Amino acid sequence: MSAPLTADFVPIPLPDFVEHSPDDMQRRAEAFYEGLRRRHTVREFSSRPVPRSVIETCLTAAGTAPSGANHQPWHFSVIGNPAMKSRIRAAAEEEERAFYGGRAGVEWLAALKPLGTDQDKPFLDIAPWLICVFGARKSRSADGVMRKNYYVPESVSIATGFLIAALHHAGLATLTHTPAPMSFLNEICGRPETEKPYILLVTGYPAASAHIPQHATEKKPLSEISTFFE
Ligand code: IYR
Repeated sequence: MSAPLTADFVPIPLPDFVEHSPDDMQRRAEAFYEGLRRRHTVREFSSRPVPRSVIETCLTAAGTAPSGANHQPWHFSVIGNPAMKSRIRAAAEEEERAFYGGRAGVEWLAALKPLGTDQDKPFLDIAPWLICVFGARKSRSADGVMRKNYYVPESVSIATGFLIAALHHAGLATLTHTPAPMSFLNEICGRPETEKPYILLVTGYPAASAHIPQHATEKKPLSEISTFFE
């Protein structure tokens, strides 16, 4: 007998919502913002080891993200193996040489100038963990049935946001790295062609001498990024 394609709706009481007073809510919102505003994309990493269990817990937090039909269409390949990191670096730098050598076009290269990035990616060897985030257009349900996934980019991006926030909260620096194209990650990580690599999240301690571009600290004000209708 083949497994059913649909499951029944079984409502359960909301199990763990915690209510806060409006004052507490404001304080908590501000504390969260104060924490998150200290996250900066870092491109200079220390090789200091980071316990695997911290990464595992942050990934478990990312896995609680909402997703289309709750299909959880993500997979995180976590690379600490030095030989695999070197392969990723070599493949990424090959793409980046073409990108910075002209494939990007003048407008894109001009937009990147204030970030100071180039084709050299030593952090791919140095950082203790490279987290490759894959999104699956199809994947198996718990009972093994292959099925289509929905809102994959949105779902994967939300989970990645959770992951970045979790890693930062734990005390780790991250770089959202997107060598393009990065299909070489499927081969290196052994992922099927139904999955697409979205982001390579370089994770570790920042180097003691790490710098960030001043440009990256310029965030749009609330008035520019929001419109309220009351
Ligand atoms: N992938 C390249 C280029 C790059 C593109 C964007 I858009 C950035 O915000 C940063 C870099 C690189 O990693 O250098």
